Amino acid sequence: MTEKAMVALESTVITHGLPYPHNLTLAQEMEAIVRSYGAEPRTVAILAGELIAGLSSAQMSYLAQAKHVRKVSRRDLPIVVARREDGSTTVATTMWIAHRAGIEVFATGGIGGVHRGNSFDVSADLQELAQTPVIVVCAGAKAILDLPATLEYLETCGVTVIGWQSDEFPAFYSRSSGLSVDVRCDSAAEVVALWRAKQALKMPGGLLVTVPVPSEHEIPAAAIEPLILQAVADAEQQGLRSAQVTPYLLSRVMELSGERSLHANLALLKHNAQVAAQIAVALI
Ligand code: PSU
Ligand code: MN
Repeated sequence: MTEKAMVALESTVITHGLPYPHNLTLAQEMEAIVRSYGAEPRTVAILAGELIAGLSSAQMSYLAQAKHVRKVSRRDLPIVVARREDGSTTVATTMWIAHRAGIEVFATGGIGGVHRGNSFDVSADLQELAQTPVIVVCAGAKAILDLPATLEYLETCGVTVIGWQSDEFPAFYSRSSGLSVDVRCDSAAEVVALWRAKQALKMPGGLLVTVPVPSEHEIPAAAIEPLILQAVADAEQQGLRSAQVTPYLLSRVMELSGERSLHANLALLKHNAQVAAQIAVALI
C-alpha cells in the first residue's frame, strides 16, 4: 500500500521514440497531466550510472537533447551502472526501477512484444510483466509487432490483459485489432479490484491496462498497415537485430506516415497519463 499516488513514466520514448522537441514537450505535458489528476509523476532514467525515479526538469531537458544515449532494457542495466553511463529506460527497466521506488502505476505509449517474422525476438517487456508488480497503462502494442503472438506470450506468462472501456486489444494507432482482452474495466476502481485480488493471491508480476487511442486521433489499420510492411521490410534489408529493431521501426513508420502518426502518438501518450493517474489515485 502506497501513501502517495505516484505514476512512473519511461524515458526510451523520449530518447528513441519521438523527435526533439516534441519529445521534451510531451514529457513535460505528461508530468503536468499526472499532477492535474492529483498524482505525482516520476520519470525514470539512468544518469551517470544512477537509477533515477523522478527526473528534474533540467535532467529531462538534457536527456531529450542528448545524442547516443543507450536504450537500457533489463540486460543492459548492469552495464550502464558499472560504467556510470547515461541510459533511457524501456518499459521493462522502468517497471523494475519503479517497483523498487515503491511506485505501482506506470504510463507509457506502446509496450514491446513478439516481432513479426522473428518469433525469437521477444521484448524483455513481456518477461518483466510476468515478474514485476506494476500496473502498466499503454495503448496496446504497435502493429509493427505480431499482436496475436504477443497476446499468446502474455497468456503463457500469466499476465492479465485489461481493456480500458473496451473489449478489444488496441493496436496503438488503431483502436481495434480484432483481438480480445481478458477482461474489460470501465473504471479505475475495477482495475484496483483486479490488482488487489492479484496481490491477495500473492501472484508475481504486473497487470497490463490497454487504452485505445482517442477516436479523433485514430489512424485506421488499413492506412497504417502498408507503411508497417514497408518499415519491416526495410529493417530486414538492413539486417538489424536485437535492441536496434524497435527504434528503427518506430522512426521509419513515423518517417513514412508523417505528422499524422506523430500526433496520434502524442495524443495517446497524454491520454494514457490521465488514465494512469486516475488508477494511482484510486489505489490510495
Ligand atoms: N513501442 C512504441 N514506442 C516506444 C517503444 C515501444 O510504440 O517508445 C519502446 C518502449 O520503451 C519499449 C521498447 O519498452 O521500445 C521495447 O524495445 P524492445 O522491443 O527492444 O524490447
Ligand atoms: Mn527485441
